[in-house]
Amino acid sequence: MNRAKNKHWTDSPPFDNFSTITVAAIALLQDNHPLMRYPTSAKLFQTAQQLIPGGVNSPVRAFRNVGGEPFFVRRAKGSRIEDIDGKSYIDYIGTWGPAILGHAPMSVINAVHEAAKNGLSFGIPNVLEVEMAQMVTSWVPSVEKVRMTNSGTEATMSAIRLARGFTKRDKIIKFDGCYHGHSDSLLVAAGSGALTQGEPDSAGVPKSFAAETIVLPFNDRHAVEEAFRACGDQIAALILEPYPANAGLILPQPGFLAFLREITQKFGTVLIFDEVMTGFRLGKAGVQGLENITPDLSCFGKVIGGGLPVGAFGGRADIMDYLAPLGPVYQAGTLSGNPLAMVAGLTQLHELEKAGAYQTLDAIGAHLQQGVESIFQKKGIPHRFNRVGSMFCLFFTDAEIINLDSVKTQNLEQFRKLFWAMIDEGVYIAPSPYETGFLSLAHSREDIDETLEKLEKIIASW
Ligand code: KE4
Repeated sequence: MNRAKNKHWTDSPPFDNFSTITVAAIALLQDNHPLMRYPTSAKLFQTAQQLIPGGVNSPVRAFRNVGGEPFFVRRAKGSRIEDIDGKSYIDYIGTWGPAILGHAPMSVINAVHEAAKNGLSFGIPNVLEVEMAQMVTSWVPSVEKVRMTNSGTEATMSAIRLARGFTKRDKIIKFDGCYHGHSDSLLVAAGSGALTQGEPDSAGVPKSFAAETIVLPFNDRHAVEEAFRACGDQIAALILEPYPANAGLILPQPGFLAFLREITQKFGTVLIFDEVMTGFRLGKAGVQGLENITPDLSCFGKVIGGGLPVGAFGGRADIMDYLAPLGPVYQAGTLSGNPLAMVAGLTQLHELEKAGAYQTLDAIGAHLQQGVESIFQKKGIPHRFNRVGSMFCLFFTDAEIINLDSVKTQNLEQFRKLFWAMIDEGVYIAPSPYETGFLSLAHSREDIDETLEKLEKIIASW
């Protein structure tokens, strides 16, 4: 075989920089380049709908709950995003949680750029996976061992399977409106996009699967006691978002989380905290750190990937060691522990380690909350503004928000009216009242004041 004379594989890259840029520029100028052919979001959405179900790769992006059509983003930086129509917005979603430093932080970009030069994926153990495991286990005391995945869905799906394998039981308990990703056992009375679509129980989930999932109202001790009285010895796991944030942001009533810890302990049920959203966002140890509750397993995602695909689950070593290759519960992933996602997440966590990061996020949230509440109070508009640190949600209702039923008392028409008025003003809030807003360290006081001025202007005409 005529192999090149022992030239090192990196000696002659296929393109030098100049030719790569030239090739790309010429392609862009061709009128057949996608970006040139679809100059507006509306036009691109038409094409997207012919090629992608609903024109989106995740349902909540379709703006179905607020009506109208989504814009297409061109780029994002700091607290702002820009769409392909040239309009920019102050962004209060932050790609649903990962962008806690703001969009495209240079520290993360540089770290990913450097790591990429050494390889994009290995499928072989690499040092970054160990560094991430060290970080997660040191930040979250309940996590003795951790395994990386590529999404929050994989993390919760794996945690449920692990709990079932460990306890040799089949039933699980979840709460109405909590969303734990789209695995079959958990797409029952789910929140987030499922609730937004009005299909909390997805088609395609066999009734036999759904029958193993007991759904209870959040904050309802009596319902939990009844479920355990009826079949406590069959319940493998109780999974919850300790601060549910996929039906808007709901907070546990005093003592509810401690009650769940106690009753699951009593029945030998694995307590799983789904902290995909709250983990590393509300503090180094998430909600379990704020509430001083020790779950048996925890699930993570979003922040620990710095914007790249990631998930993780971890907890008691005696349970985690049931996972292959040690134990009988199989779980795997080609890209799990991917070096780029690991280095992006590690870099983001190191930034959050800097003194005062979480206090700053909380102060930004408090400033927003104070301003929003004063605007609605002055106008006498019934509302609830739930917030913890940099997570918040506005409900147009005067009912106390304690579970999904109370969330459903909100005035959806008022929410839709506000959403589109804010879009017109260049402020992007969640396109569904069943979601939570996110702040970042890139949101300046000026961003918040600009947002409040625009909100006051909108509400003045209500
Ligand atoms: P992913 O599979 O989307 O990475 O994570 C699923 C998941 C699990 N657990 C919780 C508490 C979550 O909030 C999520 C995903 N969050 C939604 C936002 N509400 C993702 C947005 C979307 O579905 O497009």
